[in-house]
Amino acid sequence: MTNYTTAQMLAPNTKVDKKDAKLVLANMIWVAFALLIGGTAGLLQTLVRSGHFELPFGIGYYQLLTLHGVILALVMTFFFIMGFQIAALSRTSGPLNKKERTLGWIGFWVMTIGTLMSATMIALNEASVLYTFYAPLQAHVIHYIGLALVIVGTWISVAGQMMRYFRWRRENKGQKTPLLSYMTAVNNLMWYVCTIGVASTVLFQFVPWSLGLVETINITLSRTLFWYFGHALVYFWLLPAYMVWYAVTPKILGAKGFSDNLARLSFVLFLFFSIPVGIHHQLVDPGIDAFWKGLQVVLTFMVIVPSLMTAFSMFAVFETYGRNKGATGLLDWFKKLPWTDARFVLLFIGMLFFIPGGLGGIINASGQMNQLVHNTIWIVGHFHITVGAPVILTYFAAMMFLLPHLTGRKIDKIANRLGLMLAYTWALGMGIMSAAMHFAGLRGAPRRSTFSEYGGAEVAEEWITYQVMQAVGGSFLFIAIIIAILLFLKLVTGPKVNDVEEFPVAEFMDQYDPAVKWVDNWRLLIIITAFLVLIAYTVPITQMFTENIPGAKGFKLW
Ligand code: HAS
Ligand code: CU
Repeated sequence: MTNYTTAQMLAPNTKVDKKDAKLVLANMIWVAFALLIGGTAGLLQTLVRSGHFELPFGIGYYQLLTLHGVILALVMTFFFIMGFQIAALSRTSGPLNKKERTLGWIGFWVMTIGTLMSATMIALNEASVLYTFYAPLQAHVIHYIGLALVIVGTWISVAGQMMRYFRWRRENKGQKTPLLSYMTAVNNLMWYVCTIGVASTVLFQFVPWSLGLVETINITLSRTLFWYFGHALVYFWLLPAYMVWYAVTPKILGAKGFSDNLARLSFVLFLFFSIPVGIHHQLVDPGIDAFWKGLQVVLTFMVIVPSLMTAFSMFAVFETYGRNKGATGLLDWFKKLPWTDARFVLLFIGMLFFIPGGLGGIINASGQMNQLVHNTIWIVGHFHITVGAPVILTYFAAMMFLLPHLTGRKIDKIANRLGLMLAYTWALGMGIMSAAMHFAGLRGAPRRSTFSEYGGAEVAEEWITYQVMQAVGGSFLFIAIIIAILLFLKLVTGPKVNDVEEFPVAEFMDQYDPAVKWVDNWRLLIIITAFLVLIAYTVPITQMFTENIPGAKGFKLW
């Protein structure tokens, strides 16, 4: 019991503060809006690639693809993460103070302005460079500045969140920090360290180059700085979903979490190993020595460990729960899970997707095998069953309790039914679409490319059936998005109630065990993170400056 203050034990914080709720809701409005726009773009892309549809009004395929990637992978996720983390802090550490909340609002508006700037440039067809904005494709400078502002906005919002976290620690010296608040802080520290990469390449390379101040750009360097950020980005998306898996799921079941200490350790491992692995996106790129590629492949295999720990914890929770309900056989517990609770079904289907999703990641990371799949649509299949299913389905599950919790309502029968429909329709659409992408990719179908018959080449004919399947999957996904929007509307309208929907936060089997001190030693965490980054990146990046890499002029190929 020593780790909890009496005040906490007597009056645990159970709700998101009202003023914080407004800030969270503002972020969530962007999530719904971005989902609708980005999802529509996605549907149209799959239709184009089926070969049976042409885009109207002179819209370009790559223009649409850029919109899709930017608005879903960056805008939607960032707004969700900011909103969710603020809610998690307010729920578990207590309300943000005025200064912390103001930072949240400033961050929100800076992100909004940045998004509008980039979206305008994409709409004007001045920025069809896809969400990874690889040089030498060159967009209008306003596009890069807009993207940079989106990142700066997250920094500001995150500053407010970190202040809340450290205020709790000051006010509760020596106590174990609330788990969700701790996880938020770890994710945010990772974010600060990794965004240095993308901020530097945008500021020092893309902006001067697109303004015409310098004529050429060092592509190898720009991609390396991008992926230094880009791989950690995928965990920045994933960790809020893991927060829900660890801390919320057991409570939805009415069970206890497996281990609070193990959950903290897995987050620390993500902090250490998410960043020094970006080169696994450049395994076939020239200009980086095989040794450093190999080292980062090894580090990539390290970052798989905390996901395996998460899988283990979740199995432990589910099995314990099922056995307490009377399950006996090896897998009998599976039947005892709450299959009628949409919050559970959404995130559980997400977990199921992450099994092939994670396996695919391991294939991608395996040096030689990467040569088979790199730049094929297999990769697109991979990220749709990682960020596009486990992550987003868990976000949906979180929206299901957050939206009514924040607006004083409760999930009713209709909302629950809509949630179940969303889960199954999404699973069907994403299942068909991404399976087709994986199979086509293995047969060599390229990614980042519009419909083409490749002059009637035999190999390309094989791809067409899969592309039609992608359009079928894409259509189900679009239906799912309509259901999601209806669900959100249902959750925030309906009558207000007194017993407001809870924001479930579980207790753990080792809740009252003494805290493991070093995982909350921030100086140590920063030193180890920086050390690993320096080992993995110092030599390859230095070589990019010292070796004579020819610069590239900008191209506008659309
Ligand atoms: Fe990845 C490319 C390697 C995870 C996203 N990845 C991408 C891109 C994106 C992305 C967006 O090494 C493309 C970027 C671009 O545009 O070019 N990825 C990995 C590895 C992992 C991994 C090793 N990726 C993710 C996650 C993402 C994501 C997570 C988003 C959220 N990825 C790569 C590589 C590339 C790549 C290469 C570059 C490829 C190339 O050539 O371009 C690992 O983190 C995966 C570990 C995960 C597991 C799964 C654990 C399972 C769990 C669920 C348990 C289920 C339960 C329920 C409990 C080992 C936790 C079960 C119940 C029952 C009853 C069964
Ligand atoms: Cu990666």
